[in-house]
Amino acid sequence: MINKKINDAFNQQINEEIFSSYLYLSMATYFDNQGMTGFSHWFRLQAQEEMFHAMKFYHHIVERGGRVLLKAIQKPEINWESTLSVFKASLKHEQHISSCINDLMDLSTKEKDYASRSLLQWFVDEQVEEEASFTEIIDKLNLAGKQGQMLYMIDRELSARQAGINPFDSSQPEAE
Ligand code: OFO
Repeated sequence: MINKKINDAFNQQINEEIFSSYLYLSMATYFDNQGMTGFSHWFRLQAQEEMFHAMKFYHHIVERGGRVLLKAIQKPEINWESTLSVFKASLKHEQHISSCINDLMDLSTKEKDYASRSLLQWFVDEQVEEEASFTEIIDKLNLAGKQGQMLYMIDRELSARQAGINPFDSSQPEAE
């Protein structure tokens, strides 16, 4: 059985993950509006992945006899100065999420909730990947500068990102 402190903290994290999804979907619309379909595709898949993260916490709470309580989702930003500023904002957001996951790990350790620690270890590892992938794209964008040809090439590269699993279908095997 999950204890109330962890249950409440995980409900808050579900809100953080759904907000992440909403934020990345907003970024997708920013790129759609500029005809940058590769960037938009990449952010739509990122939004889907964040919903998958929310559902990992959801299933964990339900499986351990807790109660999922959904909260209001904050309105995301809708405009950015440039492609680079979108990715810088994303990296900053991921650093915030990493800090949330670390706090949850501290709480689970304090509460001796080893099942939650196991779930959170997956997120600790995931956050290393998330921050690395945004940093890698920022490095490429810094190299590209204002060269349209290079931006076009990055857009094409991002259009090749493969879709993950449906986050709402719990019958599917858990994917990374
Ligand atoms: Fe982007 O990792 Fe979840 O929020």
